[in-house]
Amino acid sequence: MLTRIDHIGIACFDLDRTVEFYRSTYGFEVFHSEVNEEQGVREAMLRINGTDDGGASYLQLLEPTREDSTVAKWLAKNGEGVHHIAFGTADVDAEAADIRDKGVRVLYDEPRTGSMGSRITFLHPKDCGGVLTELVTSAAGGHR
Ligand code: V0V
Ligand code: CO
Repeated sequence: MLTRIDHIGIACFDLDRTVEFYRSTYGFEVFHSEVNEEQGVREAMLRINGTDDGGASYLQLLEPTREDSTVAKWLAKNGEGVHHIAFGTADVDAEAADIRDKGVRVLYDEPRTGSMGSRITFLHPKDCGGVLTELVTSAAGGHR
């Protein structure tokens, strides 16, 4: 079961400037930040609200760390904006398998490491009405 909007991923050229926009305009503060070398991103998570499943919803601000990262490629083509949405689940492996059985391409054979020690996978945007869609299971028992 998918039980929350875990985050909305927003691609930007300058993470510090974008963090400052969200802070000064809306009052959202950085909850967590990290570099994910495998994904080629530097990211800031802004916690927006808790969710019914005991987790939370975030904005994920993403700046590419290298020219060949997926986010760099996307920014070069589209400019800044909403890059992906992510649904939270207690069991990303089971959800990915179920969704794959429905004919949607799941991009990874095994979930990879995401923000805050989560396990993540992605669904191909061309099979999801043009929306790059991520599935997330949080670290430590399913919630963060
Ligand atoms: C590409 N396309 C998109 C898209 N990226 N459509 C909607 N939203 C996006 N974000 C479209 C693109 O316009 C093309 O359509 C087509 O897909 C093929 O794109 P491409 O530019 O040729 O790029 P590819 O095929 O090399 O790569 C696309 C995929 C790639 C989706 C396969 O971006 C990928 O593997 N993404 C998953 C990983 C990721 O995005 N990581 C960064 C976030 P036309 O022009 O042919 O019609 S990391 C993260 O979220 C973390 C760490 C976390 O949450 O914890
Ligand atoms: Co994400």
